[in-house]
Amino acid sequence: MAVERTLVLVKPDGVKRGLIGEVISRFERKGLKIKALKMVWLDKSKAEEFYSVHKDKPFFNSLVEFITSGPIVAMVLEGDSAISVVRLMIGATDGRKAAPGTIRGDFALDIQDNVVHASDSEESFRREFSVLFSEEEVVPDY
Ligand code: 3AN
Repeated sequence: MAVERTLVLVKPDGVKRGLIGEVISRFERKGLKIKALKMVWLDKSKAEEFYSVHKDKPFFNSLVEFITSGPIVAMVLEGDSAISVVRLMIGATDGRKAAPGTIRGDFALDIQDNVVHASDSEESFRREFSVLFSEEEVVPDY
């Protein structure tokens, strides 16, 4: 068993549509443990830092505008193989192609406005965590 941590966001579209509870509930029911949780409204510089791996992509400016368009809910989830399990649960990037039963498959119809974000690797998790959280915000084991 490899216990991992991953970072999940409910993006502004998900927050505005009232899907915070739905998203968190799915992860809770799966058995993942919430280790940190908060609502934040990213400013432009934090958003650019968060999405820095995409800075050369044609959709970068639009993505930064979208992620700063309203509050988001950020959380750290922990569990066995959490990174790959959560990626499976959120589905493909394009909501039109995401499998039914996944979060994007059930709630998204767009490639940008796709309700959730989740780390795609341990390295991504470390980088994303450092943009959004400090170690003191992570609760001890429970
Ligand atoms: P994922 O979130 O599935 O890991 P990435 O990392 O390729 O997808 O892209 C990060 C975010 O950028 C996506 N969640 C989505 O909001 C946005 N995005 C990705 N591809 C496109 C695209 N072709 N056009 C517009 N936005 C995109």
